[in-house]
Amino acid sequence: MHFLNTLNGEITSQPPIWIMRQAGRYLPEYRYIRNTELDFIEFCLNAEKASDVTCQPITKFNLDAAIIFSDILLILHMLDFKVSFIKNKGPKLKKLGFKEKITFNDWNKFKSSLAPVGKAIRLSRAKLDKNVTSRNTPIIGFSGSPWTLFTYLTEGQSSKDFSNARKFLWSNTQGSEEVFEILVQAIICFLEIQLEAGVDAIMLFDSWAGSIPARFRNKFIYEPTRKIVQYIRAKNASIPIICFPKSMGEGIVEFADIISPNCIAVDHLTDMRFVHKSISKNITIQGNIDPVCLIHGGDTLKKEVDYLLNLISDRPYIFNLGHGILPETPQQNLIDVISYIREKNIGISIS
Ligand code: 1CP
Repeated sequence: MHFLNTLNGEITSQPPIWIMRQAGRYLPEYRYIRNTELDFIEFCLNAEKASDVTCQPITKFNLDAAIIFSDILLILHMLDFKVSFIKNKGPKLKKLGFKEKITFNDWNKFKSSLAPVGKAIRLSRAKLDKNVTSRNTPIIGFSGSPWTLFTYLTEGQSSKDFSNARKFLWSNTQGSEEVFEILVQAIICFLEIQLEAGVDAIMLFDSWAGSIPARFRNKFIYEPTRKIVQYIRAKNASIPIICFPKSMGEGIVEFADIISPNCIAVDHLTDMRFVHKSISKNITIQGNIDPVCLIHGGDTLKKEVDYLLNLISDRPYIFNLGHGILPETPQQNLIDVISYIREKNIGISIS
């Protein structure tokens, strides 16, 4: 409950710890179960397997929060933009052309197709509660934010410059608004499934927020995100919300003012001194450690942890990285950093 207290604004002597992409390819246990299923979407929709990998990093590292194993692209798959994952290449999906509209409108079908995510959350709760040390570990539910989902929809894959997504906004602003309305509805639906299944907090990943032209931030980042947050709060007043508007630079301040999330996750490209000075102390901060620094480990990592924790000792903070843990990260570095934060000494080796 340490994690939820910090999300709700309490300052504790040691920060709660969880790691973005904590269930993932750096774990051999994850790779083992992942290899039992060819298709990644099928894997996400297998409630038994998804709940197993959700619990793996909790039982292994005793982290302070679990995040349900799923993916932000499930929403697009269920909106009939078939998503597949090509090995070593990433996602591929049917692309929305510049003048095209989303025609999908069967929300009952959408909800029932995502029911396995709710089931995976209930199973994860039961599995975590079986074990004394993981009992009561909060579960984070999540979704991609509208802009980040829009980039995959209009690019049909991952992108470096997001030129199709930006071209769509400039050439068809009215059509973009219509697409965003559907994405907002789909995101709310996806989050409702997770809330009904009992998640304790919500995180909105806007991984590509730094790539939208600043002139469009208001229309396509702040406004749709605010709609989602307001809707969720109106229905579940006590649910804490974490937002991750990655790499927005100075825009993170306006984002925090307008959206007022319980917590803002900060990437590793943003200067924490700026965030600390500019964002209201009522908002909990999460993250900021460079994932590559976790790969490096050792004294360098410890110094980074000391620097960060000293800098923000007078406000609620949740330890995490500035983006997802990388597949090549040695598990021992994660074990070491957790025990360094909790005990200020280095942990016991794993076999
Ligand atoms: O086969 C595999 O194991 C593929 C790797 C993988 C994993 C482990 C993908 C494919 N998705 C996931 C799980 C996942 N994705 C989680 C699970 C819970 C956890 O964090 O442990 C979460 C929260 C996500 C969210 C997600 N998916 C984001 C937002 C967070 C971020 O990292 O920026 C994004 C952008 C995606 C899209 C995605 N999923 C997977 C890939 C390869 C991609 C594309 C990434 C890109 O475009 O660079």
